[in-house]
Amino acid sequence: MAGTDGNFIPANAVISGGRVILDCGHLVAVQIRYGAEADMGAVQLDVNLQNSEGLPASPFTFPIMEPWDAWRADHFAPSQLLDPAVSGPIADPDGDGLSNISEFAHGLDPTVSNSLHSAISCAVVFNSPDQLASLELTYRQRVGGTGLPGINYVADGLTYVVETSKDLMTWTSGSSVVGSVAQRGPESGDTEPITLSIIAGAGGQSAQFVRLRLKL
Ligand SMILES: [Ca+2]
Repeated sequence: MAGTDGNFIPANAVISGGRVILDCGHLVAVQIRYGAEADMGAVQLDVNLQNSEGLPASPFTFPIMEPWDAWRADHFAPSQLLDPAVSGPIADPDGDGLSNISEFAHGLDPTVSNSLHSAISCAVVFNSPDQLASLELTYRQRVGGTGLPGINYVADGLTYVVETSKDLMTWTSGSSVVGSVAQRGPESGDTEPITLSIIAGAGGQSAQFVRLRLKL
């Protein structure tokens, strides 16, 4: 069994009532693996699981906890995990204005107060003092995902969508909103910084608002 650090350690298994019950002490398991001696270092495994027909089980690995739940288990005590006001997606137990889902999205610690700018920031870039070049949005996203950054990027079950509005009421997303990727990386831990060029609104509008929408 492996915890959120990804290191596998041996577990005791007992077959009871048609179920295989695993026990690994205090470890909050995120993945389980069977028959992978190569990853266990010097530990010799007794690989002998078979069905009633005597056919051996093939080696396997599979997650038993989604990334969001594994992250929660890594940051909150068991009693806190049962309280959505502390560990739920919109809770903000450290009172820094960033919900837990935002802390997860940007690779922050939900129990340590962070500044908003450590999660997301926006910059206005000028070609010259009177010529606006672009609006740039910078934030950290979880690595290993698929899709276009800011448009439909999905990592660890979380979708990052950049949206703009001129009146804070009607919001638009997609390739008409997000231009080029101005900068990406380097990776650090579970996240990487990314800077997106935001396409300025048409029609000579005087204001443009930008937000990052997170969907779990
Ligand atoms: Ca917070």
